[in-house]
Amino acid sequence: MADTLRGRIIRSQSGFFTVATAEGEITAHLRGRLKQGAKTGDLIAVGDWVELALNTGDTPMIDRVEERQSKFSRMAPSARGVYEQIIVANPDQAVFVFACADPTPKTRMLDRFLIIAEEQGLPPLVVANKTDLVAFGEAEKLFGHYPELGYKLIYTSAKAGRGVDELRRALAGKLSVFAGPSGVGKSTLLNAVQPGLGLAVSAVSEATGKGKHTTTVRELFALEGGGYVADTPGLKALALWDIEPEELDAYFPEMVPLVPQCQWSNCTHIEETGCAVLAAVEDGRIHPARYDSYVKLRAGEGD
Ligand SMILES: Nc1nc2c(ncn2[C@@H]2O[C@H](COP(=O)(O)OP(=O)(O)O)[C@@H](O)[C@H]2O)c(=O)[nH]1
Ligand SMILES: [Mg+2]
Ligand SMILES: [Zn+2]
Repeated sequence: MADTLRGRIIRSQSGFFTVATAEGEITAHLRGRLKQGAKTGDLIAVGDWVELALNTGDTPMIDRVEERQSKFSRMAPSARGVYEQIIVANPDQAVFVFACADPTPKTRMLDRFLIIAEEQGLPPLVVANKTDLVAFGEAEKLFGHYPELGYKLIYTSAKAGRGVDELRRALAGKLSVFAGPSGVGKSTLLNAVQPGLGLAVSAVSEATGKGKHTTTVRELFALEGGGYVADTPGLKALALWDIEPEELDAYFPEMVPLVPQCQWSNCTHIEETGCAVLAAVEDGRIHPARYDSYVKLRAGEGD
């Protein structure tokens, strides 16, 4: 074995990190001198690529953390001021799972998730599950407008096996973070993608959900064809960070081209005359549910 080995953090637990390497999984510590630089944000997180020094005694040491290509993070208050908490490092996409029925879909929560993904620069994938419970026209009424807005959408039924192959292909080779209300079928869907996967993911979510730090990802689960999935149980509770009410329209792709056409440059698109957004809502170019999300989110109502 060489003296150093590159790998990816797939688990974090009480100061120990599990690193997936070409030689298998290795448990390691973070070298002390690295910790000293970490004043403004998490130095290391699940998903990070690292260099391990072997032959250092009992426990291999993480010597270097590679620069992140992407991150899912939030600014958290700390004793030293604000601190960037890394929820997961180097994610490739966010997968938002909702049900067509049972539970009734909260598309406002989906719209909030899409704004978070946009703000984080993370490509979203919308999964509309339980299509077996509704007529297809009903599913389309709920979710059919998302692809027009530029969001990828997969209709699935974990129960009937519908869309599972397409979902598996969409996950292959990527680190996907999952979020969605409970009961929509996330675990069942992941089990359909790969036997046992949903069970493993939900076991960890339930354990971390009870703890205080519910937001950061603790573990990545490997897909047989390459790639990983992670659950983000805390995402439901997170507010829209760093987005002022006046900037919210920039996160609604259907509003972006209209905003410059509003009569007033500080238009809130709620009640102004000469508002191009309101005109588009009236003649059906903007979906009423999306506009309703805009109004409620602007007023600070989460979901
Ligand atoms: N009819 C139907 N039921 C489903 C489907 N997927 C999951 N379920 C059921 O929905 C319930 C919640 O599923 P679960 O996977 O635990 O949801 P999670 O909380 O999102 O992980 C369970 O009773 C599942 O059997 C589906 O596609 N169709
Ligand atoms: Mg579950
Ligand atoms: Zn306007």
